[in-house]
Amino acid sequence: MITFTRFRMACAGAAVLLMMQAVAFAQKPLGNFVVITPGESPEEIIRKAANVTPSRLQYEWQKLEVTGFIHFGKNTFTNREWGTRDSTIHQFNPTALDAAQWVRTFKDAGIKLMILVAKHHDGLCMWPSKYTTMTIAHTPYKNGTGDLVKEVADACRKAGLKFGVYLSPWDMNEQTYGSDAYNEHFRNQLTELLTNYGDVAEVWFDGACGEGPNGKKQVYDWNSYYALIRRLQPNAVIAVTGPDVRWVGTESGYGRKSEWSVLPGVATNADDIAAHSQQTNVNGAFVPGSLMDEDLGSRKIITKASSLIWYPAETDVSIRPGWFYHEAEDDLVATPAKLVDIYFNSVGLNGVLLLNVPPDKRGLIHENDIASLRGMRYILDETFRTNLASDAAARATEEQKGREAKHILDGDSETYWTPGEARTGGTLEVRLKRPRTFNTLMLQENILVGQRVEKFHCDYSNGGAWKPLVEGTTIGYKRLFRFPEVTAASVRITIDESRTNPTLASFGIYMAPPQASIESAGSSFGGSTEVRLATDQKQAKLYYALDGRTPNARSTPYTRPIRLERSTTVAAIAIGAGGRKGVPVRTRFNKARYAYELKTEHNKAYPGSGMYTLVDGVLGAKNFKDGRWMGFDGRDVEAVIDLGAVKEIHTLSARFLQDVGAGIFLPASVEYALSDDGAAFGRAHVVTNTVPVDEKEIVVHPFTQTMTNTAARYVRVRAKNMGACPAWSISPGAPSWLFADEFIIE
Ligand code: FUL
Repeated sequence: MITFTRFRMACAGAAVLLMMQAVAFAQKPLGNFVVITPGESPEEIIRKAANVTPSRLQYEWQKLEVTGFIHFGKNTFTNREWGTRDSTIHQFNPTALDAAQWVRTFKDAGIKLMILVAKHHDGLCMWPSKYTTMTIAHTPYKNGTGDLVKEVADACRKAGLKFGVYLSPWDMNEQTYGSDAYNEHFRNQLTELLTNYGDVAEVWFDGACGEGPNGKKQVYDWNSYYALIRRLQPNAVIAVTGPDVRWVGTESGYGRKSEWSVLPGVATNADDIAAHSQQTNVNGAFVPGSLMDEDLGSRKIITKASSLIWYPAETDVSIRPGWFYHEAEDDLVATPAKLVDIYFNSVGLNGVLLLNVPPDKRGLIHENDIASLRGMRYILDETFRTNLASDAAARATEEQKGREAKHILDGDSETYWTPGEARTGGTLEVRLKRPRTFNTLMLQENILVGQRVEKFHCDYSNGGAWKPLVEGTTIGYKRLFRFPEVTAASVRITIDESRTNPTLASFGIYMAPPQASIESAGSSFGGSTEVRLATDQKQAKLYYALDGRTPNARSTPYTRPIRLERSTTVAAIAIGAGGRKGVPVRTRFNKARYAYELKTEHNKAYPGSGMYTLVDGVLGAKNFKDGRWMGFDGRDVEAVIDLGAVKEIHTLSARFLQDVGAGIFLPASVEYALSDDGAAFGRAHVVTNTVPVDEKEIVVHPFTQTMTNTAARYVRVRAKNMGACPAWSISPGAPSWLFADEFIIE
């Protein structure tokens, strides 16, 4: 164990050495772009990378941590994710739109910036643009006098929220799209948005385009768009087909465990940079290769670079499965616990979270979304309210004058500890005033001097031996960890590898409120089912309610598994030491409408809500990942339903999904056969597929057979897989999937 005395001795000894090194290795921030000259050694490149720093705009943006998206438009009313090439915009008619409610919801959730989709791919402008008739002024909304961009910008300003715009470069409706004239059209639209609505903090250019190989091809004049933005809104960051902010590479809300903000650049010439006083691009790309790659910035990657840029990650995700509101997804809103998990894996992995919350057809954020956001904010506030190390003492093996270990505890993320110049490691010990119990840890580098740490680990001790706590590679702006609670008197942070002398700006340990979880074999069941409750904290107690009410400390205490015989909503809460409450959780359990036997094995990744998914009365929406669809890869599906007694049957129906982009196709046919004894099946009816195999829209298709004068006890359903994926599909020749939900007999 290293004692404080030995620490001090080490510090004193190192001081002289440090002063000497400071002279030899004086480093200075290089700005957010630097060219590598041919012949530079890997060591020189790595040291350059360590000194690439964010621009002022990038830094201010990073500190926002949580930003929000509003997807609201034509798709909200047509129940789609991507619009169609038509000009029918008369459906757009929110009846109770209240931008102040959106802003309030965001503010309460701790979201600092609201990016409004001003124009999505369908081309409908949410402001009365002079340059097209595809605008809100030609919809019934406010009898054509509406201007949503104004309403939102004003509401944001009033509430002190930053405002941003998403303007889709791809426009499936604009006549000029595909010609140079579109560049002017696009600049005109940008000019309207950037001059008429006050300050804009972020401009979001989507890279998506669904024109396909035979569609229109637009050569975007990106540089002219960027120059225009810099001129009209010099304080706006440009994301994600833009120079300031990069797409993290997924839409899951989860960033990389090693998330570098310094990446190889495309530009090779410093004059390019001068052109926009920022980074430049080749066809809207700022880094070579794919942003979806696992490794974007390790030594292996950057030592081959011809330039380096500061290009931080923005992690975009929707609170619902879709980006736009769909009523069928009201019960699929991410739970508070899921949102907190996303926060830890976006903000806590050196990213900025961009959380989409799509208003509904009324023009209001739905109650379920508000409840989830409130729960998320409650958990985050409760977790981070008290840094249990704020009154601790910090010592380092070595430190520079003015950059002492104590700065990691001063609550200021711009003061920091660093060892001697160009020293690539170091150890800090944080001694707590008294032993503390915690389950969350936070580290921050001071990115104003660059991102440097490549490997670190933390240990803890409660007087005895050091035990490992967490370890990682990058830290960057912020790194967060959660783990089962530990009690410690000291925490030791060791920087194992760094590109040059590492910095540590903040250290925090926290105790999150307890969280309850509901565990079962699936949310649909046959005769009866068993539900278990669990919590992540040893000391916490669990309470539950089965009557739809929100449980509290006076509800039934949980002592053993709960048995359900009928459809029931189980609600639970965990209450920790000192009455500290978790966020209540609830799950609806649905009893199957019929007994049935599934003869085909489903794919483990798509179990729906468990074995009884196909007969639980809950229907899958147009999203194969909604947790309701059961997926079967490369095979036919067979099931036998038992109605319990011979009954009259009027309709037989089996719903299947087609999503050609995911290799999911409708069955070629569905055959129904009837039986009274479950052994001899006859009276077969075959319903063939009538939806074209090349229908690119997502379709839910019921294979329905109506009957007259028919009675039976057993119904056998056989769905025939249509075979391999067609040559034109994304996975030609691969086995196609069947997605089923559900079988209905009436
Ligand atoms: C994607 C778009 O195609 C989606 O509709 C959504 O706008 C998302 C944020 O970006 O590329």
